[in-house]
Amino acid sequence: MKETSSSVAAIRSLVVDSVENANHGHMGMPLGAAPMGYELFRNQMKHNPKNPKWFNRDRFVLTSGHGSILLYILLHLSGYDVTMEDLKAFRKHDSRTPGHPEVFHTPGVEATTGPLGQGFSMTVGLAIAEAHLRARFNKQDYPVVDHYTYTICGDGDLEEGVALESAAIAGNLGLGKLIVLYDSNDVTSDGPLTLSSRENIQEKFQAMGWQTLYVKDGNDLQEIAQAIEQAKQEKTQPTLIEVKNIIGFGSHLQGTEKIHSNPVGKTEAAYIKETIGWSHDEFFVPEEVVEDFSEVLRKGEVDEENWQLLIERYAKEYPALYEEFKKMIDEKCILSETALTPFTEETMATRTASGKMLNRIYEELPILVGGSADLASSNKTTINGQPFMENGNYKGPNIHFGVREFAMASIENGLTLHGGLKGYCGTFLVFSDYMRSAIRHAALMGVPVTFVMTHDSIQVGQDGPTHQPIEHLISLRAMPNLVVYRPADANETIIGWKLAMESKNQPYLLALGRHEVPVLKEVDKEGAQRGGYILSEDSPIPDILLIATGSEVSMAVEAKKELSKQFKVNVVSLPSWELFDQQNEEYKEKVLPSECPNRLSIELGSTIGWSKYVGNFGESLGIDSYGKSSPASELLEEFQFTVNHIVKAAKSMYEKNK
Ligand SMILES: Cc1ncc(C[n+]2csc(CCOP(=O)(O)OP(=O)(O)O)c2C)c(N)n1
Repeated sequence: MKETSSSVAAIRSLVVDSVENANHGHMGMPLGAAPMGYELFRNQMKHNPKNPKWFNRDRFVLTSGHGSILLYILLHLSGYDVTMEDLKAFRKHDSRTPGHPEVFHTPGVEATTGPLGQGFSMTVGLAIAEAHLRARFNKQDYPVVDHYTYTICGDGDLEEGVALESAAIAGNLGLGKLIVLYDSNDVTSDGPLTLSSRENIQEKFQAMGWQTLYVKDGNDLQEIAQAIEQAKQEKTQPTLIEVKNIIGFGSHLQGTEKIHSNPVGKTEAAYIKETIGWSHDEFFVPEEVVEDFSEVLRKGEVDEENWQLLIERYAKEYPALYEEFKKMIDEKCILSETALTPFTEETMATRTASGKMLNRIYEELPILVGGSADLASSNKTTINGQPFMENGNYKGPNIHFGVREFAMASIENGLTLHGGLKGYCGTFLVFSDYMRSAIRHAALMGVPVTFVMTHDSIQVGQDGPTHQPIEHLISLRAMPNLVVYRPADANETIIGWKLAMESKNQPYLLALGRHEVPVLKEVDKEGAQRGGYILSEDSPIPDILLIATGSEVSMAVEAKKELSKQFKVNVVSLPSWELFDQQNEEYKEKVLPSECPNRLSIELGSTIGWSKYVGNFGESLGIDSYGKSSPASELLEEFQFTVNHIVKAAKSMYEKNK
């Protein structure tokens, strides 16, 4: 069996060399999918390897992240700053070619992938971003935003719910510039695909509003090229191209799960090279392949130059639009004092304050695009006076995600990765579990999406324990690089949004209440930005410290009124553990003086973790069981979460420690 293209053979040979050299990794998928990867990078994509950040480049995400070596090789051969040494360091300590692709780590990698399915969803997010920016900025003869979004995904990805949720959204929106190459090799990790799936993927996608195409021989570059060209012609539907590939092409083990991962050893490696007609040394790229790929660089530079010229003309023709476009690309999200004006109402639910902030922000920085998983009016996630995005009209910044929390979050990750936009999305805090992996992915990548999680405690009331978050706050606080912000009132909510908007590399999760809480006169803007501060102070070293978050802060303030008759009491508002923990020791000591052992934490959620603030002698009021369906006031009574009980608990703690 001879290779039809020496460039494809070079890719396959490098796959074998890299995985053997790493003594680890997946060569099955890359060996099978090499031709379509080649066709995309060499002939189809508009990209400039010398500037991987060029705004109008086509986006490519390798959803099958385990096939990372294929992406690294394509980047290397195309001329990105991924060297042969990097390929030799595949999967090694601190290399630029880690086990799975990592965004902001390897030039040309658009998204971190590995958790199957999420790459697909982020690709949908990237395509939505393109469609939205295109609708807002393009003018006749000025296609300033105009690119395709591609992904390669596998059988496993299309078994994942998140990919299918996202596919439904993409189909409903008719994202014509989204092209998915489906590496249909009928094998997953455990064996033949038929062990777990027998459905007709094409019909499934057609039912969701996609165009589907079929490439019967994944080694036929012409057939692949024709399918991609045809996909590009379709403007009103996303396209899924099912490409029939053979996993581990060229190996004795081809077509089986045995070649899905792991090196194959010297003898088998030699056999694969023989099958693909490759007789060069390891890690060798012959001149004809270098020559072949040099066209990518040449074309990429010309494409970008032409775009720059287009932008210059656009700036002259549409100066106001150009200024707005530039501002969005720069992503400078500094809010004016007007947007940060404190609320003066007596009471306001923090979810309401959040909705108002979202709208204030959009007026100044129309960079936000997002929505809710079918709870927009509860989550207050709609940008008023602006349309919802719809099939064929992508101008609206509001998105109906349907009841698809995981896809929603993952799509917002992709949308934010695109650049020029900042994603946000909302649902009830209890359903953050549905989107947890995408929140983690945002935190892992360092993508500043804002997660608007309302109905943040058992105060949800009659909807019952299915809707009442308990362990959610602490489990989210356990996630590195995520900032959980649970504001006490409307004015701390302003700060939460401000910080979320300014964030460059951390997602924010705002935990917000459904019910009215007092707008506290004592809120200290600077303290709220530090994640914790003394909201009400009797003494630098009080007898009792009440430490609370969210709606419980105003309960603590009420309790203090009673306790202050007898004790010196400080109330600390601690909206964000993560931000507070970053403060210097002096500040932390001032807020939580170690000389005061009588510390009571008050939070309507799991008490786990609070010991780090209350110390050995302090106590925690919380809920470590599930709630129940009941009016909120009766629930609070049952769980002893009333001002009276806080007073009692504080006094008994004080007595115990005397
Ligand atoms: C969410 C998730 N579950 C499990 C895995 C582990 N895993 C990596 S690849 C793979 C099989 C994927 O099958 P397929 O998409 O057909 O890839 P191929 O076998 O063609 O390489 C599995 C289960 C993962 N990476 N992500």
